[in-house]
Amino acid sequence: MRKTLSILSVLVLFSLLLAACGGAQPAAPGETVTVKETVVVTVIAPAAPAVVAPAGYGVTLETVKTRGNLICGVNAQVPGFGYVAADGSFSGFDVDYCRALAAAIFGDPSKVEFRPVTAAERFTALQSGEIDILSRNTTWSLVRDTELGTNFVHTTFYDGQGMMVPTDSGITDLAGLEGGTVCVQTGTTTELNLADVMAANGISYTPAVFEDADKTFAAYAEGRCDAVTTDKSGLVSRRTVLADPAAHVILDVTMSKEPLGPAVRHGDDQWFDIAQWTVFAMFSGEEFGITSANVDDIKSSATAPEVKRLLGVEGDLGLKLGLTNDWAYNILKLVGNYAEVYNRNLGPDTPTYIPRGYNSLYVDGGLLYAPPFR
Ligand SMILES: N[C@@H](CCC(=O)N[C@@H](CS)C(=O)NCC(=O)O)C(=O)O
Repeated sequence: MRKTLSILSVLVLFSLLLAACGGAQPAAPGETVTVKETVVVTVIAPAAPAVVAPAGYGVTLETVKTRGNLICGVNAQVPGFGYVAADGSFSGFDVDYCRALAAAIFGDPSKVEFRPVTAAERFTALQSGEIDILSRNTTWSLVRDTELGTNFVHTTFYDGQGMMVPTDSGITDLAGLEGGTVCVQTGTTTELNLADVMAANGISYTPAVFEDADKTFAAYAEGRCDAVTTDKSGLVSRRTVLADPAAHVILDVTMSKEPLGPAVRHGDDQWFDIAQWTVFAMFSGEEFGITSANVDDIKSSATAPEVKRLLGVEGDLGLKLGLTNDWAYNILKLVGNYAEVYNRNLGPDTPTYIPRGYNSLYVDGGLLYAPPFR
């Protein structure tokens, strides 16, 4: 059927071209035209672009709304990104993204259950429906985007893999690890990159592999490894919980690209769009200078059309996502823009301070760039 239609389209185009070249009037919708005396086609009026919702479209939002909360797969062992305190409260940059998504859906950032998942568990948890979204220092890669059934929304934190050693080891580069042992966590890109980079540099080493961050860093702290490797953000984070952080140094090497961001499972484009535009609302809030403190003032006085659309003063962008028009207002009011979330968890006043670097807005020389709100 689709093939027939495309043949028809070609023929229609051909007839229009003939008509145009010959100076004749183009055929009108419904009119029958003869092309080269042999092929007769009926010109079909151009249809309005239809969005055909595939199976699965909308299922996640419906499930989340019916349940009354969002289940977000997070880290529980990486302070600044995803961490659970002794009182059971969760905090971190990735955790706040879950709150932003809950604010977009429910107008209430507390309507989220945080489900800790280890590196090895996370994709199965997403696939099986145990979690609605994964927001856990997860690197976007081709295999995860395809075979593992995952769709990554826009990167929220650009990172790279690093290596940490005891300061008194005197090691300053990867070559200094020749013949040594490196602690690494299983189920991560870290484990794979380590093998690649060491092989590429001809450095022989022994990996000591553990199933979560606590075990990996405990082994390192006990001196069972000469070094520990993970995302640089993870190293900054985990160094803060070592007995003497100043006794450890992160080498000045970047072993990989680690674009970290939220991920959803394949098959529900509406949910992907909601997750994606939640990120963009946070970027745009920062770009337009809208914070949790001034969003009400800006909402009542905004004149810039894009700001009005973002905050739902004009247009119906929220409805197009299946949400209400104040979805982005709720994110910015109740959780904050990207800079607020970043600074709360990773800013200069936190123990896990990481300079913005690539994670700055494009207008500040970074990589964060949201498409237009229109
Ligand atoms: N970004 C890498 C590594 C992420 C990762 O899992 N890092 C470890 C080391 S910091 C971690 O978060 N572990 C915590 C846990 O498994 O509970 C990936 O996506 O594979």
